[in-house]
Amino acid sequence: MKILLADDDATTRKMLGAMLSRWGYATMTAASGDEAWAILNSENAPRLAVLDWVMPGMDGVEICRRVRSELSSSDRYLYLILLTAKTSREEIISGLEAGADDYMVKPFDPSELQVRVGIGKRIIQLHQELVEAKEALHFQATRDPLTRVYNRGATMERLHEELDRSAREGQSMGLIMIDIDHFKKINDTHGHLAGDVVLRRTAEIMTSVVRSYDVVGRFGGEEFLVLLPKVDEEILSRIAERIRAAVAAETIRAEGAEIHVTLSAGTVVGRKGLGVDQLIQAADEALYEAKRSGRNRVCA
Ligand code: GH3
Ligand code: MG
Ligand code: MG
Ligand code: MG
Repeated sequence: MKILLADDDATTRKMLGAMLSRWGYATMTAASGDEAWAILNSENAPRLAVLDWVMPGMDGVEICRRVRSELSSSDRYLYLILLTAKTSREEIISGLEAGADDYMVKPFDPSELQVRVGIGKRIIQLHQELVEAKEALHFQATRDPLTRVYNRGATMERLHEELDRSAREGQSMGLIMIDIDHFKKINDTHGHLAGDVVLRRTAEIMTSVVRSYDVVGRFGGEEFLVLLPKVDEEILSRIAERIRAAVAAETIRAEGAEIHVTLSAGTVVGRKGLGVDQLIQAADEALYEAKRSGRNRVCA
């Protein structure tokens, strides 16, 4: 773990730095408040800082205040320890009120600093675990467990968002509705487990063909939706065709069999005044047309 040491006194910086590295921490040092603030704002900034109060420019208490008001984000907690020669009751209270997690007075006892830094480390780790648990929960709530693409609820939510955004920004967005051809036959011939593998692999291929900010979602059984922000008719049909061709070209191995699948796709471009339901209906009609005219094709 990395610790920021901010103190305008070179001797203090040196002594503290030596101690912290002896205790197994990597350190970054700052000789002024402004320098410390710049470090805390940088990418991969330390999560724990030991701050002197009186420094030229921004002081340690001001850093605490600004960290809490400007740098607080729910996925990164900064643990701040004020280490200062100011020892009055009022000063301790105002330092902690400004946003410091802990307060130590100089001259300090090294063993006490060591345990207090350890407390900070523990709290940062607890926060990190919370962030990871929250991310995992969010992933579970928005993904389809079989294919790991977005589930229906999350896909519809994203569709609403993207449609709003495209209307607001005066840009077009594309929607592709995809249905695997004769999928029932794959289940009947090779079994349900093989069908699951086909679904997983098809979703994987779709995801690999589109851009990172496009959204692939499972709409139902063997039906998928792909949302593509900022595309027009021409690009949309080209991408849909690329998905179709990529899936058709693949040999999927499952349950000892080599399986070939094709898919049919319907495309529609979101236009001003078109709602989500109308967009889905239009894509569904285009998909139906693709099925009706022979499958393994894209219709607009
Ligand atoms: P079409 O070309 O007209 O789309 O024919 P199809 O056989 O693909 O269409 P149909 O809707 O008749 O069949 C879809 C099948 O998908 C039926 C259902 O059992 C199967 N299915 C739905 N969800 C899953 C799943 O999670 N796993 C597997 N293995 N099969 C599924
Ligand atoms: Mg000082
Ligand atoms: Mg279907
Ligand atoms: Mg089907």
